[in-house]
Amino acid sequence: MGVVKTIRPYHEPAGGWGALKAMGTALAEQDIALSGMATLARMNQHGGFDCPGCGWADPKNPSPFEYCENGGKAVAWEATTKRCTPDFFAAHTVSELEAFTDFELEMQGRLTHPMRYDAYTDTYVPVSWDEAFAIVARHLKALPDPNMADFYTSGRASNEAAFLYQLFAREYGTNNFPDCSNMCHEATSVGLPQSLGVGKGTVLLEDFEKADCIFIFGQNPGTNSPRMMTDLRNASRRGATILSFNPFRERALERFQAPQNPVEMATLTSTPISQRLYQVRVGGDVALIKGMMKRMVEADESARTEGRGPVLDWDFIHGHTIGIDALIADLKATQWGDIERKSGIARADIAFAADAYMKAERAILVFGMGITQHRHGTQNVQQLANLALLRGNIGREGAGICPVRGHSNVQGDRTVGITEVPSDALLDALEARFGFSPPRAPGHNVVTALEAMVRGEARVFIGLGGNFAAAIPDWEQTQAAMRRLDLTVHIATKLNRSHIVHGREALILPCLGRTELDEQAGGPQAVTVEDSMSMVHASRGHNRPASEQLKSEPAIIAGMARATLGAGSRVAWEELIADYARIREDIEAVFPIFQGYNERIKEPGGFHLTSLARERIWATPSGKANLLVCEGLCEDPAVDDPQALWLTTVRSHDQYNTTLYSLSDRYRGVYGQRDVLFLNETEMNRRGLKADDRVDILTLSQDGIARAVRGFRIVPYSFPDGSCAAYYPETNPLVPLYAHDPQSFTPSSKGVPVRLVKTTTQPGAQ
Ligand SMILES: Nc1nc2c(c(=O)[nH]1)N[C@H]1C(S)=C(S)[C@@H](COP(=O)(O)OP(=O)(O)OC[C@H]3O[C@@H](n4cnc5c(=O)[nH]c(N)nc54)[C@H](O)[C@@H]3O)O[C@H]1N2
Ligand SMILES: Nc1nc2c(c(=O)[nH]1)N[C@H]1C(S)=C(S)[C@@H](COP(=O)(O)OP(=O)(O)OC[C@H]3O[C@@H](n4cnc5c(=O)[nH]c(N)nc54)[C@H](O)[C@@H]3O)O[C@H]1N2
Ligand SMILES: [Mo]
Repeated sequence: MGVVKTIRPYHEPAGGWGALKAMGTALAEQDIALSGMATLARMNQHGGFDCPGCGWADPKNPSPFEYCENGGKAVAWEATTKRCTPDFFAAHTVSELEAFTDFELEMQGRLTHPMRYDAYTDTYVPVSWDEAFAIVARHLKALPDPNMADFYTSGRASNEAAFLYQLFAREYGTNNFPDCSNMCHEATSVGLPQSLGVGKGTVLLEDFEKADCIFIFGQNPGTNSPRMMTDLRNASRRGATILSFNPFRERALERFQAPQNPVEMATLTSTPISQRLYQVRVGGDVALIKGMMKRMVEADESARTEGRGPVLDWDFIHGHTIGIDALIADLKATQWGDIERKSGIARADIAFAADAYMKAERAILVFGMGITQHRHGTQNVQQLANLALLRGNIGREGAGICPVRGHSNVQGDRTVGITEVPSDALLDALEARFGFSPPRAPGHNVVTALEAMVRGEARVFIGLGGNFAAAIPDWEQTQAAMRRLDLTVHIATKLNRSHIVHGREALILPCLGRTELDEQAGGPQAVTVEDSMSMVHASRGHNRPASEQLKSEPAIIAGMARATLGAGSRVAWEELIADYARIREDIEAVFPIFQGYNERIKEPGGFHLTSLARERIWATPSGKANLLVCEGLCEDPAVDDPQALWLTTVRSHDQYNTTLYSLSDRYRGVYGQRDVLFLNETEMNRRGLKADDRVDILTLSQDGIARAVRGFRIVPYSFPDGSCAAYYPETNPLVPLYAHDPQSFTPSSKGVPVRLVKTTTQPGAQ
């Protein structure tokens, strides 16, 4: 980590030689330069493994280089030759490990043995798999109520693992499935069904080839779904209009040099991506989208009085939607002055965007975390759905709405039953297939699980992947609550903070990664995943497992289930593990959309799970798509403090969620440090701050609890007034647990009201 701490603006396009160099460095750091290249050659290829990075779709005919800089880093991270062995644990007490940074914890390499926390020595000690499963069973069986246990899933788990996991927890007796999705696209999963009848996107990759307009809201493809850059680049070169709405001028949204394109690489040229970037204020999207719709309604009215064709798609609106009158009334009642103030964008600029959208025959609306992670996340999503519906941009070639999912199988996990609010249809189907009565009461999501832990009601936490303790908001109280649990269990590939913030008893259960060969009694196994565009395909690892002790995720779940449920279980766990095709038969029996599952995954590229909205079938109570009104402009609960700023917490270019690949963020020009706060010069001057000053960031809390992070360096940056940004997860202590979307319970990690105070104590090691 010997990178010098500097701030050095980046003037190159995104991608290009910098991306190739960064990937080479990532492989070298994990000591796998050559074997790493061989592994990468199998990524996203038929018969190979699915990239463990993002959930962007694979093309039907993948090029031999179907990977990106950050996918390369994700693979290098997993395929590393470094090992975190029992010797390492013997040499460090858990109290000592507390002092390790998150980066240092993961840099120890792949976990090799199942480990149990030993309170007497304050270390993790090796444990046999059978003993580990027995510990899980002892705790779960001792709980007076199964709802005192929480079963967390992170979105890398395969369909097979996720299905077995929900089966285990439901046969045990709970619907407590907090899921990384609860902190991510939950606003999409809750908001879109009310609008469109489905909680997923409606576009396929080929629609990007036909769209003449693509709007990108609150999503950073150059970093978080870089393979999308190929589709955006092609669209731009075809002449499609691309506009971005983001407080940052993210470099990849401006210009991109395709590492796979020999001409651009040799001539150092690049392709412009967005025609315009709108630097919307943090939390200003409802105002912005309403502004665009208001402009469209005004344009429609004048076009019609002047005898020109309509701007809105009235045939579609009358035939397929309800709610237009109320929506228009709301837009008319919304004042331009308020729209400009809240969005930070001038009326004329909003009009330019709306006009581009109105002119387009086929438009795609893309969105990410800048839209969902707000107290008004559901409303953000629904206003985007309105924008699409007003022009009939759903269920047509080249048009649609495109939530870009995060983890590579977060969408699939939901599809196969990881949900705390299961439908009767799902529970009835489980009952019919397996013959046990699943619990009917809704379970915990992330926020309600944490609340139950804080109250002391939840006692056992099991994590299928992820890094729950670091990903969650409000660390001071939530991590303290996790430490009071009776048992924490983590199925993981690398050591992370969640293993250190542990319960009274704790287990670390090491598992195979995507790149590794999964050999079971019935031979080598493949798993399946679903991407952001609802394509389901197989993933098969070829690398030798990082240690002989590793088990696959499905095998670990089955081991816990057999120990807990005993001979009375209605599930033939062992048979399912011998051959995962048997698991897929069960999935198919429970979810009829998977009909022909085992056959269809043999098709190159897999198969598509149809989205009804794509066919213009609206699975809503009215049978129509709903134009939904959002009252007002989502002014967040009154913040009286004139010094208030809205903080958004974002990812750097060199991290995968809580995993840091380095402390740098190349495109934003930050090197060797992450304790920085991006702020514009007007806001700096208002506070008498200069570049490199250190500040404490304090949440303007509503519950009287102090929340602060200290010693952050001011980085002057082009950013909207009233807004500022810093990195996730370092700023998670600032996000209050109560500050979540009331509908979807998504924590408001992209909209935290804060105040800055000059740091008085020396930052020391910072
Ligand atoms: N390399 C890499 N790939 C990843 C991940 C990773 O960490 N690293 N994470 C994966 C996961 S789980 C997910 S969910 C996705 C996340 O991918 P993204 O959705 O791109 O997530 P973020 O980078 O957190 O934020 C997205 C953008 O929202 C902008 N933004 C912030 N606040 C606002 C706002 O109020 N309004 C608007 N319009 N924009 C705003 C930010 O500036 C940022 O550019 O990526 C996935 N892929
Ligand atoms: N403030 C703030 N908070 C946020 C966000 C934000 O933007 N701002 N983003 C939110 C979002 S979108 C998400 S998705 C969550 C992410 O929350 P999580 O999904 O819980 O976190 P990750 O950092 O992706 O988890 C990393 C860990 O997963 C384990 N792992 C990696 N690969 C595998 C595997 O193949 N199998 C298993 N079993 N384990 C594996 C490794 O041990 C690694 O340490 O964080 C959320 N929290
Ligand atoms: Mo996510």
